[in-house]
Amino acid sequence: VRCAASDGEDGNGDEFYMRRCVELARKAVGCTSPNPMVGCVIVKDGKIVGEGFHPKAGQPHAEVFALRDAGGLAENATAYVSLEPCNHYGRTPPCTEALIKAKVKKVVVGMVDPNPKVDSKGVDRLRAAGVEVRVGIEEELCKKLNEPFIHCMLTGKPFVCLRYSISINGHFSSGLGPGAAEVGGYYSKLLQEYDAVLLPSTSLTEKSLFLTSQEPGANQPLRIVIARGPDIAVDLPVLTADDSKCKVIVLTDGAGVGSKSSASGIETVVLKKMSLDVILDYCKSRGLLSLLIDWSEDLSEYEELLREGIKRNSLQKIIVEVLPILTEGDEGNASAAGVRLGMSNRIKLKEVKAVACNGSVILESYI
Ligand code: AOF
Ligand code: ZN
Repeated sequence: VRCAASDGEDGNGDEFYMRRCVELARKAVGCTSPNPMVGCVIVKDGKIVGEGFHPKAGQPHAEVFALRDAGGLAENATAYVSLEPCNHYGRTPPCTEALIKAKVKKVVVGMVDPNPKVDSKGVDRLRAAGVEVRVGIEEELCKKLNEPFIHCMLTGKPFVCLRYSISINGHFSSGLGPGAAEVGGYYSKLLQEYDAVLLPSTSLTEKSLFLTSQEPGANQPLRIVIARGPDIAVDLPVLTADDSKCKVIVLTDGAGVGSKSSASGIETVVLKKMSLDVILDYCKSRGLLSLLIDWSEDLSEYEELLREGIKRNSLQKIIVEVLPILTEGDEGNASAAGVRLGMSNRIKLKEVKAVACNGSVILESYI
């Protein structure tokens, strides 16, 4: 027995096992794109007899690993899955058939799969085969788990989060500095959640440290450097110096791409235009579901991307870190209030959450 429902009651037990599915799914955080994170447990007589999660696109789904783990004990058992079992042939065969073949009696599903290829067809198939199905257990938790996947399935665009740090009097904090060191653990966790992080080509060495997730075995997001002109070649080696595990790609609109940038061994992609939608199309073409825009004053010449993001509903989340520092408003400390977002009305943010971290306050919100 690996673990059992703490209360032993049927109704609450379902929630307990679903939370375990989510916990298992998160073992592959940052590693499954373009697929979702999914966890599965097989329960028989109040005991977990099999567990599994989806490790990576192209590899078997969570249900397959859990069924393998349970072996013959899956017969007449209940399978809990954080996402509806698929009923289609993708890179792997349908999980519905695997569950039916293993003769599970009941399937408890966290949420319906928004993938139009699935979209309740998995549930229908199981019911048609005489399997009892319960849908929508710990649904909010299951949805939070796969925010980027769901967003991408529904809109066709990757999930975008804008983050930046400001001093208490509203200046962007350049190069992150000591304030960010104190909240390093927060960014370390945040980074591993994202498939890519967008940066200016002028990122500083000290800053690179905070762009590498320090979590053991963590996914390191692809570093997308945006650049116009010859400055690319100058700073890029600095960006890669700290951690060779991080892949770097330069996206440029072509203006002034020098031969030096290709000599640095870093892939350069020339976009037809420097726009957020074009960057997101590029991300999608690489199977990336999420992008973290690491905003700083170094990106001030790209403010247009933010205006486009607001106008085209391409920004989903904003994370602002307010540092306990006072800064002087000279040229080196641009004011966050100076950024023109091009809105006709103010936007009220949703689901706002404040996290206190070593004297800094981190505000997480949705647009
Ligand atoms: C599940 N269990 O663990 C996952 C599912 O190309 P494939 O075969 O990997 O299929 C990918 C799609 O399957 C993906 O878009 C999503 O709809 C679903 N993912 N389904 O039953 C899993 N990862
Ligand atoms: Zn599947």
